[in-house]
Amino acid sequence: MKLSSMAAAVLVAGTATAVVADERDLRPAGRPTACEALAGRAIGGATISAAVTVPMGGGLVEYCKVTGLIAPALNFELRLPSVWNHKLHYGGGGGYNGAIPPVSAPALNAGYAQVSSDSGHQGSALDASFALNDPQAAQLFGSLSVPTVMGAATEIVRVRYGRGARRAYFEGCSNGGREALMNVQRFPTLFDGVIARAPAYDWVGIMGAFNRTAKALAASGGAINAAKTATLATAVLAACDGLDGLADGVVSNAAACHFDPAALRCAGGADTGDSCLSDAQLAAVASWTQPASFAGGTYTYTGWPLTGNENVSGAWDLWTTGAPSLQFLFQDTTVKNYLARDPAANSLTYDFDSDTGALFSMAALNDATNANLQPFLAANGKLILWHGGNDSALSISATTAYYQQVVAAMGGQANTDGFVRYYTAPGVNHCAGGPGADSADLLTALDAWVTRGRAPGTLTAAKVDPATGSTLLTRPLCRYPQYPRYKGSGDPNAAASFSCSEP
Ligand SMILES: [Ca+2]
Repeated sequence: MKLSSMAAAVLVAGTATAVVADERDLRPAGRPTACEALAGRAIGGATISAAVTVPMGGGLVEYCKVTGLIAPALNFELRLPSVWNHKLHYGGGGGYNGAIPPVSAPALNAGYAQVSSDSGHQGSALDASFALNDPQAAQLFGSLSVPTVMGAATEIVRVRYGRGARRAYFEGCSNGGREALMNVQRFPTLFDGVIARAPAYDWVGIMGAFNRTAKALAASGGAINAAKTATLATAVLAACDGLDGLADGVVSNAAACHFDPAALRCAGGADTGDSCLSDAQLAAVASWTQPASFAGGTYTYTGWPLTGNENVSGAWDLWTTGAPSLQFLFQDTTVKNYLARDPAANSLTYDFDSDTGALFSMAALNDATNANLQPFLAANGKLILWHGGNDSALSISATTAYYQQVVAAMGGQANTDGFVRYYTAPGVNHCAGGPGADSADLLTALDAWVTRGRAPGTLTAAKVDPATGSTLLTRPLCRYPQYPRYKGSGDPNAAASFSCSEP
């Protein structure tokens, strides 16, 4: 039980949100320890190999960079700002991890002690070979690396500053979003607040869907080139872009878009050029959009919506139709190392349903699909879900399905709104990028919710030019199922010209 849950809950005037008194760690304060004096010490199950003060620069405030190892192979980095806000921020990883993610600049600069790990093994994020013969590494990747590192980070924070963190938050995208939901479900007292962006929470369904699409694209005549991808995207935009009140190249009212790709069928079904799709290519598109089911329906996947932005950089070219695509590579290493358990296995001929026991085992390790969040609610946890509408890696529909499962499991919207928010970002690629407004300060919104009981409503998202840092456009970031609808007048690049509307 986290210490804060022993503290009395109080009601904030004007809201129905219970706020726990803000101490996770009720031990009396001690003396701080100088940064460099941490090096070589063993704290909280970790050995600290280095601790150095990094001066302000490169867009970061001054901090103490702590490099640690939890034997045998769980490496982490804890960044301790010289001016601390008395809170801790854990940043999730991506893919099959294998490397320590870089520091979260917004969190560090806001004063958070900021930690992240390699999840217990070293290698490429596209390589699952760590799981083949190392059950401990597989357990750490699946669910245990975060609570293990938190045990050490909590103690190192206390030694460095002389007192424990008042709050702890987790934030992650993709596999980091899966880690986020894993914490909510399996370790509900570990964090006061959690941000799960584009979560890869249904690992078995995801890998099965990747496998199915990879096979459809590899089938004779099934490949879809860039010109055909553009043909499809252009047709979707023509049908659906204006349904949100503005032809801005983004289908924001996705729920109203019912484009049928059969309208693009080549005459006779054979490939007659880039302005149409053959039957084999339409089958690949259907593999993309249709639900998938494995192990007799035990594991499912929603499929992806057609967005009209399939052809933007970082969408289908990267994840789907590229050679090799990231979807191909992820399902390939998964088949080899978790399912067939044979490094020489051919994923394109492997029957994903051939070994139900292997699916069960992988789900037990990696799936974070439990929709009953009562323990997290009981611990006063707050959860923000977020997903980009043009995510070609992980379908926004899957996160919507999970959110709806949570609402049902909690007994309805009224029982869910007090601790879960779900935001959707039209036109945004996997985690970031795409034509939509991909940047939003979810951490500040979460902190206000946890510490002041101020539940987040409509937020603001921006699209920033990475080269210049200037803001290209802003949009309201709407709570599902609402979408940003153009009011009919005003600057089409300004959030004020849009309102969150029901589909
Ligand atoms: Ca539009």
